[in-house]
Amino acid sequence: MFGFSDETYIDVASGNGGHGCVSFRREKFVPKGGPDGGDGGRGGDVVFVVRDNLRTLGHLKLQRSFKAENGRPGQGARCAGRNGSDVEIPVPPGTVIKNAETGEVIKDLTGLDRYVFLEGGRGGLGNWHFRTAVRQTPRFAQPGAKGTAMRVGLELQIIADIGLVGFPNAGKSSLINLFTNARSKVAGYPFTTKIPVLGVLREGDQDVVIADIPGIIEGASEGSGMGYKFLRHISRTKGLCYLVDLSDDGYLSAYDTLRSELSKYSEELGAKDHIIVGTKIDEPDTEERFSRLAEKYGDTQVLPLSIYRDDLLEPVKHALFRLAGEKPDDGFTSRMDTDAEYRDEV
Ligand SMILES: Nc1nc2c(ncn2[C@@H]2O[C@H](COP(=O)(O)OP(=O)(O)OP(=O)(O)O)[C@@H](O)[C@H]2O)c(=O)[nH]1
Ligand SMILES: [Mg+2]
Repeated sequence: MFGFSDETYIDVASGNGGHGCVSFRREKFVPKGGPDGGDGGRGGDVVFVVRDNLRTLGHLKLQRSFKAENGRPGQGARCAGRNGSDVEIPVPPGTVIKNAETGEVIKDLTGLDRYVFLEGGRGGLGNWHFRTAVRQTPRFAQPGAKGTAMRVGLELQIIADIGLVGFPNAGKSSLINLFTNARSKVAGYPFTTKIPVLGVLREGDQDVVIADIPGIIEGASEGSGMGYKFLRHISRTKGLCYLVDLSDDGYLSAYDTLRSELSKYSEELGAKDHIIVGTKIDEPDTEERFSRLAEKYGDTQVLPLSIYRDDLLEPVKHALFRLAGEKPDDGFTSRMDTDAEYRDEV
């Protein structure tokens, strides 16, 4: 099962610059050739590369040390030394670079593909640069600059694609267990879920990360129930799935209450794309209630669900995929492309 945050540290170092070369031309019949020492190469950079296919920092717990190559020293005949290669550190989307000691954020990589974190040391100049009218034979060159080494903390703030929102007992954990690899505790009393749980809904080579959070009740934005501190975990999602328990007498006002609590927390959260799922449609009288709910929110996609009805699973699953794919500008373009293909197929 996934946690909401994943942390580790790594040691990184950019390459040293290569030293400049001290050399003098040696040619037949030219007793004192001029200086011809080449420049040292630049040290390689430390570069973070954000990869959409990574979901955790697990690979960095196996390899903790990343050092870029040093620049090569310059050579005679004004030959410059080769630049050192960069070292690339693959990280998943949502990774934040932190100061390993203080925990202070150095860089949030959200929205970036590549980030040059530490530049390599510059190469030293060879002695031919130092020739002047009065100094014909400079017997020195510039040393290469040292690279930078440091330990950095990395934190992955996993970005769920879809957040589940509902009153306690609405069936949020049952839904995430049904559709994903997550095993969120389910029980017939309120506030069963006390910490957020993530699960991955997978279809072919695509996946959608779903977040199950503790139930929200009226007044959550003022601290009632479990309060609203968990809402920050769904604030970066692409869409929300509101769950309305059709066996509960308050089913017709549940969505309005939930949405108003979310809007009080943040207008942006309240305005997110969403669908409504009416749960427990196997219970008595719920078919009729579902029709009323769907009619009341005619502009929104409203779907029925029961953990005992396999025939209702596919439409909800497809709606979740669609919801996860319809927002541009969030750095998940490759996944959105495949989602478009997926939609054509269904
Ligand atoms: N009849 C029926 N019961 C369901 C269905 N889905 C969930 N339940 C039951 O409803 C109760 C609450 O389900 P959960 O999935 O734990 O609800 P939740 O929204 O995660 O609740 P909290 O974590 O407390 O906020 C459990 O007893 C489930 O077995 C359904 O489709 N039909
Ligand atoms: Mg739960």
